[in-house]
Amino acid sequence: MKSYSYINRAIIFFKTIAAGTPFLAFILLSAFLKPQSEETLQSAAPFPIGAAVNPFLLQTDSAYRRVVETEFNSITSENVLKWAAVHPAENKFDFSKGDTLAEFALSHHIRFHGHNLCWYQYNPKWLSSFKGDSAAWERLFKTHIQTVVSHYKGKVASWDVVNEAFHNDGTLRSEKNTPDNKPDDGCIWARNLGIDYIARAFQYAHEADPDALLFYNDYDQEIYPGKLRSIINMVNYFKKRGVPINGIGIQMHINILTPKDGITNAIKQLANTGLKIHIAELDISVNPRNDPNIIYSDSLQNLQSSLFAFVVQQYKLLVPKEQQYGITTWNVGDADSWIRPTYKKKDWPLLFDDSYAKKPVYYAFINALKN
Ligand code: 9MR
Repeated sequence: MKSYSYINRAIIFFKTIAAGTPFLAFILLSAFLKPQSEETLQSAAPFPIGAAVNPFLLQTDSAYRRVVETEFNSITSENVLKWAAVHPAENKFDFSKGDTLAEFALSHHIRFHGHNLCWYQYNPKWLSSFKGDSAAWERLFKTHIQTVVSHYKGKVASWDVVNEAFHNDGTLRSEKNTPDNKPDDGCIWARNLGIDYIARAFQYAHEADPDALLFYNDYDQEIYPGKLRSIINMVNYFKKRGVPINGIGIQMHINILTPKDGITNAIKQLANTGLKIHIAELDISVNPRNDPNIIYSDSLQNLQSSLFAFVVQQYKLLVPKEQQYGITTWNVGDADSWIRPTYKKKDWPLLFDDSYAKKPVYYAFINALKN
């Protein structure tokens, strides 16, 4: 019925009455009056479409919730499963907010992607004052990963096991003094566990839930060839050693000036590893130069639309079907994007506006998913 226009259906309805089959006519009349089911991102896409979700907004903002319910068939925990949120004291785990997301995903029959088990950021204060020898650090690390993964066994389909382990120049984050010269840029895990902590994180997660798919996730792989190379080398080395890694997250926090050939190159090379590819945190900033007087003009929206469509086209073209884990946007609407508070700037990086209405870029994105 979906493809019939109202006029076609009306003609069939009247012809049926004329043919004297009132019951059939009644059925057709119901279909005639029923509003046609609207297309959504999840119904249009040949792979899962996700969003990073905040359980507080899910519970308190009905417009936000409606969009998540109708448009997406995968959710990622934005912050609530990071160390500082889920492991607030050495002997205390808090799963309450993660459980809200798990229940939402289960009751809506959608996928729940867990983010993340290990990162250099968003760690609790108590962790920086933790004292212990290398065995104590290892125990802490393993206990965290296995407690969290076991709690969500059968509820979380996949995990970002390690997040952002490399600097942009391709060296591993470890020491406090870093090539980016940011004092907080080193990685507590590499310092205390040695550089092979990444492989062990995957092993620990796999032991706790052998069915969960395990991802390495990082940003700016489309911008920095050295970083991309290091990630690919690590993944290939892990595959050779039998480390249980299933996928790579390309975060894809890009902007309207991001060169397209970098996007193509990253997707192509990462897909060549044979692992599942998740565009895991997509958003497109329209204000990369931080202009305080910027207006979200039609021409900016057109640039943004064509880049959203380009990302989808490249993903469909370059990632073999069985490796397409899906595309996830980082947040739902412009109002809840991390970009505004982080950079204190005006921006409109997502598919839905501040009131969670569809923007013109939404239509560019959905058309690219379909075609
Ligand atoms: O969106 C997240 C924001 O609310 C947090 O304050 C921030 C903490 O550093 O993390 C943001 O999410 C990041 C994600 O976990 C990893 N990739 C980059 C994302 C944007 O910073």
